[in-house]
Amino acid sequence: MMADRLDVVIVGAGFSGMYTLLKCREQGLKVQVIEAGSGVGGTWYWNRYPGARVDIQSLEYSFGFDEKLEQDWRWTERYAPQAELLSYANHVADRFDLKKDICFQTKVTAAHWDAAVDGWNVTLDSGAVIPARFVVMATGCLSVPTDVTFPGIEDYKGTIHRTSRWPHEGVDFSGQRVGIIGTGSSAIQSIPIIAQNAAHLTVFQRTPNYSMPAHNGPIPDSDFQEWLADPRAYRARSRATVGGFWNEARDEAIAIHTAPDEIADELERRWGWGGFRLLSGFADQAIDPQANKIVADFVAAKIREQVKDPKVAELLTPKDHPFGTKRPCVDTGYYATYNRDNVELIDLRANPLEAFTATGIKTTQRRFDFDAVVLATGFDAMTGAIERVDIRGVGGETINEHWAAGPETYLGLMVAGFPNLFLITGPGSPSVLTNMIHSIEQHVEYVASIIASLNASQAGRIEASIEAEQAWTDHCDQTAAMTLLPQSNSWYMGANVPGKPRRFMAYAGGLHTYTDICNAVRGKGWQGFVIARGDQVLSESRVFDSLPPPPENMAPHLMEMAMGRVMNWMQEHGRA
Ligand code: FAD
Ligand code: N01
Repeated sequence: MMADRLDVVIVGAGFSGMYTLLKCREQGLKVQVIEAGSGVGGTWYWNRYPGARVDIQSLEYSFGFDEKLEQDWRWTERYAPQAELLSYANHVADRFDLKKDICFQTKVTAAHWDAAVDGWNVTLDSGAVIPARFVVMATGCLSVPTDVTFPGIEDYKGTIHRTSRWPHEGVDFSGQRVGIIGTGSSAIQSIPIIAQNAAHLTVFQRTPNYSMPAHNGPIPDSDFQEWLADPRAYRARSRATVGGFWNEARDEAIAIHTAPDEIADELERRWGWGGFRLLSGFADQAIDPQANKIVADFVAAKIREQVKDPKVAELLTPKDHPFGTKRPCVDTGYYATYNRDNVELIDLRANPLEAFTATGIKTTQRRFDFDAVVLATGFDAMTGAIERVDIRGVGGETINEHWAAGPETYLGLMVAGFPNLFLITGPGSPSVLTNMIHSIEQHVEYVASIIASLNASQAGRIEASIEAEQAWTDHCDQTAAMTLLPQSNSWYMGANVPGKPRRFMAYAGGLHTYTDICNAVRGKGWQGFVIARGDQVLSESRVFDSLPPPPENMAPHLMEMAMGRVMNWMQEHGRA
């Protein structure tokens, strides 16, 4: 069944999809959103596990595009809980009357390029096909759980819950023996709450993570007053940072040149403030392993302070990756939870999980009986939701074929050979290294400006050139190589999905730099893009050279270290 032709099909009704819908409507475009869930909110619709909340302060993790919206909404806590975030998503949808253009409980299964009409045929799981000029994949970076499974899991008679697919009615664990697999952010947020609810909780840990306290509570008065005085300036300050949130980065402070008591004071101050401020105390901690170890040792000492049993503290201390190279967690009472009598930590490295049984889990050394097991085992990040749609571009090439060696994009927004297909926070975008709302706003506004510009010139399509895609992908790889980021087996690297190619998938140059690059690309008449209508090429600028200038303030020894790594990368990849 073929529907009427639309201007835009948007896949996903999280914050990305909702804002894209609004921006498309502003241009009078015929647009439809397709959403697998039965409501808006994306991440905050699906992840309803106990303790789920943001790790970026809500004053910053919220839309800034509409001052009235901003003024009318009041967050109750520094780090809003999932239910409040979902209410916020619904508030935005209702305020702008978005739901009437969203088709819920429907999946996009395929999108095939039709060169004859410069457009896409989008197939839904109902079998319907929607022709549309543009497709926007607002499908989320962390929306598809990994396919992880365990031998014998089908024989288990208890209940199994995934944190990312939590029942809407909630789960009452009272009186139950519960096991949880995983110690990433989802587990670290839910473990303290499940431990309070369940009779007994067993945590199966394969790799310990660094976690910092949220110190959640009312929004600090100083922040709130600053926000009230000038919300625009408050936002602008966040957007002009690497991460899209204010974290007091000290770009010139060098840990290895700082006296130990000064380092301790600075880290203590940041730990006391809570959240991600520990990531930016010193300019060298993300580049120099020696500096990184200083911060890692500080966190290790904090773990020992909080966990009474030294053996458990030791097990909870990360040893296999530099601090900050996996997304650190932000918790409320995580480490102290291990002081409870009803909580046990099992080290899966020493005691590997063999199988599920009818009554629980069997490791190489023990059998455990559980009424319920929680899988907090993570996501097929960045590419998972895109690759699960059968996307075929020019000549029938699939996106999975195009990304066989790892995802390659131009600016994280478009893929060569896939005209008029936009990714929001796709691989190659700063996305998951930032306050996602600010990345989303930047991407959506940029994509809207591309569409407006095409329409103004009556162009039929825009496509990233293969040269620009290669140059951007190299720039992303090299930017990551300057840092310690590629040195861990993180989901940023695709390392959590067996067989997934290893590539650092986000742009590590910072949201501020990325925004400048995008603006330069537009200023040069859409550099790196080919714009056409039918057989006629209207403008063609295949080369991308809007690279950022070298960092101005970087200490010489750090620059040398970073450039040495880039040279190694270039040699390994035949770019020298
Ligand atoms: P999503 O919210 O993931 O929405 C994508 C939507 O697309 C989903 O609703 C999904 O159902 C739909 N979809 C996907 N594929 C299809 C398909 N084929 N057909 C139809 N529909 C489809 N970021 C931060 O910056 N700060 C935080 O504190 C933070 N906390 C997080 C906590 C959790 C538990 C998780 C999982 C992520 C968190 N993130 C955080 C990242 C978060 O994903 C983003 O902040 C943001 O919500 C992403 O919005 P989105 O609209 O791009 O994607
Ligand atoms: O997933 P994860 P997540 N056997 O991949 C373990 C965002 N987020 O859902 O490290 C045993 O981090 C795995 O072990 P290992 C945030 O960006 C934010 O927790 O692979 N264990 C790991 O411990 C975050 O980074 C918040 O050895 C297995 C865990 O499962 C991202 O989402 C809250 C296993 C998965 O951790 C993902 O977080 C939640 C196996 N077979 C999420 N397979 C905030 O705080 C996997 N594991 C805002």
